[in-house]
Amino acid sequence: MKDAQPRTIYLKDYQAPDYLIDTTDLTFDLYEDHAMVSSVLGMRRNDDRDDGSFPELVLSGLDMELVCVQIDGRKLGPDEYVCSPDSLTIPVNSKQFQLGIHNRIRPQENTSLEGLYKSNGMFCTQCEAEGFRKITYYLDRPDVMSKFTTRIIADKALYPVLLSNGNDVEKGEMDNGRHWVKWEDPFKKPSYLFALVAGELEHITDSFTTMSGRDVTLKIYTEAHNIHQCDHAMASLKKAMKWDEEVYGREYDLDIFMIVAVDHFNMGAMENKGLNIFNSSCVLVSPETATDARFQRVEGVVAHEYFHNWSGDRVTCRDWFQLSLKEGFTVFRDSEFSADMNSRGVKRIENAALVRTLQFAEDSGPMSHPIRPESYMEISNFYTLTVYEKGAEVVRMIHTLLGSENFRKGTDLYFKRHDGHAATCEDFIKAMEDASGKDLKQFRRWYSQSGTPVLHVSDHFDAQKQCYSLTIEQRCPETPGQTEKQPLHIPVRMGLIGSDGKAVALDAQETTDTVLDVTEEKQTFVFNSISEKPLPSLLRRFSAPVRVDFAYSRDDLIFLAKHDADSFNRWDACQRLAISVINEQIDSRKSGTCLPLDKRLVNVFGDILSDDTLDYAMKAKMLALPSEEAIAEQSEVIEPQWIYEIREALKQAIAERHVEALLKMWQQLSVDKAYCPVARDIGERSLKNICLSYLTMLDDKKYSDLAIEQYHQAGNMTDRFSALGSVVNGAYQDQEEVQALLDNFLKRYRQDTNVIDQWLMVQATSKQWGTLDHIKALMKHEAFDAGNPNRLRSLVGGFSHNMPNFHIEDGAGYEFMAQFIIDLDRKNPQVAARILQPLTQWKRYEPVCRKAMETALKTIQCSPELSKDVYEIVHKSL
Ligand code: B3K
Ligand code: ZN
Repeated sequence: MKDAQPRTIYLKDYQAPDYLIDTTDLTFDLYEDHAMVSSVLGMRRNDDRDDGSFPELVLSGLDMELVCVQIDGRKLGPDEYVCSPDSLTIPVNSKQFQLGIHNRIRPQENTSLEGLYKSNGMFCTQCEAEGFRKITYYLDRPDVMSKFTTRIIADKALYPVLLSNGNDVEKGEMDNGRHWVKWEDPFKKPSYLFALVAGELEHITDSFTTMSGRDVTLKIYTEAHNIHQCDHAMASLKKAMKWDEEVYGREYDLDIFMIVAVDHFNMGAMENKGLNIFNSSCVLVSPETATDARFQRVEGVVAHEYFHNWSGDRVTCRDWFQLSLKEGFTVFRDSEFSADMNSRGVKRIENAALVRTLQFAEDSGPMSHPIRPESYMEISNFYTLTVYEKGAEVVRMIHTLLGSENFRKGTDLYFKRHDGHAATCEDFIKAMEDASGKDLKQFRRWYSQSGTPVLHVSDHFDAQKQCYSLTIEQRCPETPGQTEKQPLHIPVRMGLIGSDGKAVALDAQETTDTVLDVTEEKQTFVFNSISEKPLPSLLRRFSAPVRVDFAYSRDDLIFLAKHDADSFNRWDACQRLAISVINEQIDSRKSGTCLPLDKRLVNVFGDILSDDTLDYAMKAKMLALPSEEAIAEQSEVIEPQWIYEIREALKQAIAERHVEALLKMWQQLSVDKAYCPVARDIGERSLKNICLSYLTMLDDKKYSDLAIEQYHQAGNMTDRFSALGSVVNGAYQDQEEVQALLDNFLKRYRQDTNVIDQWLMVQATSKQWGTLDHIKALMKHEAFDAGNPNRLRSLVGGFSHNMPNFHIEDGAGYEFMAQFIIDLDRKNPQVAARILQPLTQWKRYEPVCRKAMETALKTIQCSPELSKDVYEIVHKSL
């Protein structure tokens, strides 16, 4: 272990800080092989903790060299403080004092991409959650908020642009070719929101007039060769600023807002006050180089980080256990924004699919935790789907229970009460309760209880009394550390459908869609004046992050897929139907009987193709079979090879049965038109391309040629990349031809690393091309860069989702992964801990995989010098 025995930190041990830092004045002197950091901190004893004593001041600091410490201008001798590998302890004897620290760091050698580091020759920072302690000694915790000024000094030719938070207030030149800029941030902030950038950057600029009439300058910075790819991010930013004013009444507060795109970044982006730093993959797009999915991701991430200015920066978190306070809320805000900008129904399906596959898997695995965790070893491991996505679903449920008007009153009150402070999840719920008058006492359990509740629903119809009832029983499986579960408050949106396909009135007011307040372990809801037995449509719009178990027959599901007024449930009915047929096929093939494929499922796809009530995007969604991961998530025991084979066979059967309709649809939609990333066109392209992907499931050169033709003719990346995927994954394989196409793609886009990621990904996830040997060869390719997390995520992360190849029976995929993680952990623990995740699900797999996955985890566990990040995950998994 690198960090001797990682300590577990508990929420129950939280204590307010003994000291506060009113002002933080930083000076950075940047050189080619090191950087000098000086800080002058205006320190004060925290009144709330003051018992007349002066506890020692303990500052956090990692991987740095202390040069000197001063108190009120006096330099301390080496026996007047204690410096350890992760802290600096100083005795204190006054209520208020000025602390000076001078230290040296080596950003050039920082491969963890946390703290201050270099990416393609530019200096940049990433401080959340605990990266600031790699820059200088500090009270690196979110409840210490300070006013920052930052002076950056660097070589003018190499680093003409010097940026930090707030406004630039002064600048100057020195006679040795160096220059400096001083930045001042008028808003108090915790250290995790600090940012610095120095480099040779170009920018585009625009402006936004806020609702109170203030002009804000907007700038997006990138390396010169990417400057033409920033316009969509800028347009997205302006939309987000307007939306936040209209929907939440939130106005931007500084005179300038900056985004910088960097290539080496551990995640998507970071909401540093006034200076957001982004992974270049979440900023740079153009029709020629980015798919629709990337255009939408840029819009979503730009909005997410911008929204943090209020939900995160102005009101921040008291401690890291409260992470979902800012992340769950902000994900809810960005999803609603995306729903307003694009297709609401489709966005809801995408959110729900993510929660139901990956978050549900996380919540039933060894890392299961409540959205407000109770303990952690390494906080970076808790930037999870649970904290983000389930956290957002919890906020959405509050929205559903309160209604949008009361919800808005609640957010207004929350922002007003806690502006400029570090708050807790409890503060958020309390504001919601106080503003709406609604009791959320039981609802609070969503914050402390982990695991995915299951709703077992049964119905009863009394023809004589014309009475229909639904009985709902909620059960939550045990999760690590939580054996006792209490009933949750679950909003279940529902409706009833008559045999004519029309909505049935639920009450005298003719309501056809309502929200049931499920609060007890077992509860019955009664509907009167119902003349015939209806079919229930449950959990409409995925109104809660739960599983629903109702004994729908396949005919019921086909009926719902056709008639449900709720588009989410129409889609869900198709998914359930497909999963039920796939599971039946797996069982029958395993037992040696060869049950014929249920034709009803294959026919449904024909109905969807010809259904004129569906728009393009919905049609494309409904035509897509459940992903292998979605099928796995629903399996008691995961059988990777069977899941893959049966799913492919089903896709092929659908293609064979509907080849003419698919071809006709593809032809109809293959029209030349200028690229525009708007909902209707995106839907049109996704429908066209899903038709193509079905057609290429047929082992016939004709369809492969169609895809190759689309590849060459395409006027945008969405069509070109989809065509490439269809050829690479198609049933008809001419190896030379496929290789030629992959080479063509590489040659065209060699200069654009974000496209290279697509090239790596399409191979890593392909059943034919993503074999272990091929992955290993790609790792030696000159286009691959092992120091860049995006390349690693595309190739190795992509491979770990390649069901038949990663889970190959001899365990070679897992062995490779174990060695890869051990090597990467020495350089970048955060990314290593991320890529390791699929192995943590080992207990759910069939015996052969299970054993080999366990062995791989044990290999990692036995490696000396593991980081806290990887140690925690491996330790909890085994
Ligand atoms: N707040 C950052 C995430 C930081 C992750 C640190 N390991 C991005 C976001 O959620 O907006
Ligand atoms: Zn966030």
